[in-house]
Amino acid sequence: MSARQLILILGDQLSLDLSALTVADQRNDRILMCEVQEEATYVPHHKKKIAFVFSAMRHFADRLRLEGWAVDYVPFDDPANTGSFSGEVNRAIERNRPNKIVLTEPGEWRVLAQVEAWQERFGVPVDIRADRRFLCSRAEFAEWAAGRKLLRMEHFYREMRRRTGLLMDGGKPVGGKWNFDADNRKAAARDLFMPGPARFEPDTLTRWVINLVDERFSRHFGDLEPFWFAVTQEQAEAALNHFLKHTLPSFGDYQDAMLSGERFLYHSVLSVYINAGLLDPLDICRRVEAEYRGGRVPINSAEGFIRQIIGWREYVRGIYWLKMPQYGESNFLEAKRALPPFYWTADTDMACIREAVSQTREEAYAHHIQRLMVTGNFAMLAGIDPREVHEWYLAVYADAYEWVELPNTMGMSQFADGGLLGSKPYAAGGNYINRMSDYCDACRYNVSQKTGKDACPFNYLYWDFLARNEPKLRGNPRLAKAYSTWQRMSKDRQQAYRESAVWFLNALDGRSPADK
Ligand code: FAD
Ligand code: DLZ
Ligand code: SF4
Repeated sequence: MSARQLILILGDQLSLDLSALTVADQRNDRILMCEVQEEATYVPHHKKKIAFVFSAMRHFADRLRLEGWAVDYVPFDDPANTGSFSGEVNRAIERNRPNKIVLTEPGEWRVLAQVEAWQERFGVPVDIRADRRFLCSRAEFAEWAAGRKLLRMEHFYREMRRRTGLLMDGGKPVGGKWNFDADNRKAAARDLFMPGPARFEPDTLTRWVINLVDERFSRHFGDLEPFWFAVTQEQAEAALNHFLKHTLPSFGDYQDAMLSGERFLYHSVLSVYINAGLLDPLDICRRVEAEYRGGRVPINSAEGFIRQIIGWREYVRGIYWLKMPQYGESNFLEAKRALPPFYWTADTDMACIREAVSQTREEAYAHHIQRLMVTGNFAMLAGIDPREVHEWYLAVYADAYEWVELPNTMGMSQFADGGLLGSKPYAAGGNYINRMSDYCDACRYNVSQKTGKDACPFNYLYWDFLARNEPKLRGNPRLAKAYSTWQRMSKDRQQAYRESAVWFLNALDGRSPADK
């Protein structure tokens, strides 16, 4: 049979209403999906992430077949698999002789660059369609950004609220305020009941994929078991319902909290499904709003959650496409240190990092404050090369695709873009971590000690970071208070901070025995 159009669906495009599918014809066209080495290894993805993507892709292919589509599925272990999108599209062209290749725009600049070369390379027209699963198109974001001096998320978010009508009463925000973040800073306590995310037993197909990943990616970071992610739309829907009913009411209050042993607190753990296409972001927001309107969840939870999706999620994607490819090379603070081995091994005396990395190894998940204020904060204070930090985040989290991970890492977390995305670096000493968590109770370092070998490294690294980067950061009005405290300190005190930092960072570089 000669297919007319070849519809390529990528591993994070598992949505039945994908724009590439809406122009396809079941009678003639053929869908191509392929598991390729290049995508699984361009950074060493967590084993659980690869298993999730492959299993969700295979389940989606089955669903498409059930809906009547002809699907050409290339499994990872097909002996003829060339290992790249370009190689597989080339082979599929030979098999199917299409008159056109259609796909929804890829989420990563790297992949788009490949796709844009196909028309000339293969002599077949390539139709790249906008990804309508996002609420703000790339062109709309560029229009919003044009002529603005500051691209602040909060301004973008208000525009998105007006545009979607979410949590609006007429032209006004419900509850009289756009943002209820001030109510979202409670520290969690052990006696709270935290329901955790919905868990799903792997079926035969998922088990098969787990074995494949175990065999072929044995050297990659991360545990495969326990594997409990949803891998179909129906399961992701069940995970969403579980969140709406059990977790959303307290989402707001404890959004910034951390607690040892509690990996999920009141977070939704839905990003992995939203980013792969198993859940629709606007639909989720409407249902969250309905929970609020129905009196079942407070405004700070509903608004906080909706802001993350129509605000942050859309905003970082807009920034990514506006600023790539240069954005990926950002290094405003000229940080050059290599990523310490404990980001892979969790072998460190810093209890907060040990906890974040070991749960990342097991779950391919850490919540926002762990990513931002523990591993991210440490990397920035220690002057780790942002490119290495970026590759680590992209590899270790099941929800990580470059369009969302890169701006969060380079921009929000490492300040590598010099303040395009955030108005100041998210730098904090041990006090912040101690206030928002119980990690310090089990730490060999002393959070109240400021300098010396037993002091919490975040304490002296914080001051050393400010001192080191003074020429670049001093003019930032949001750091004025911190710099004025630094200036008022005695020279001896300043020197003590800097000496502790030098001692610690030398050890980190393997130049003296201290931390691993
Ligand atoms: P919840 O806390 O339940 O939040 C609800 C939803 O809001 C999330 O599912 C997500 O879709 C969205 N969201 C929340 N914050 C953000 C944000 N800052 N940017 C975009 N969407 C957001 N998120 C990813 O989806 N993929 C990544 O690769 C990723 N990398 C990150 C790297 C760093 C250094 C930092 C600081 C943040 C990163 N984030 C990333 C954002 C955020 O940490 C995750 O979206 C969140 O932890 C996912 O868990 P959750 O679903 O339980 O989120
Ligand atoms: C993340 C990922 C992995 C691990 N493997 C595949 C794959 O084998 N085939 C595929 O189509 N997609 C995969 N993905 C998701 C892609 O990396 C993602 O679609 C691109 O990076 C664009 O966002
Ligand atoms: Fe982390 Fe410092 Fe607390 Fe230890 S004392 S857990 S290093 S913040």
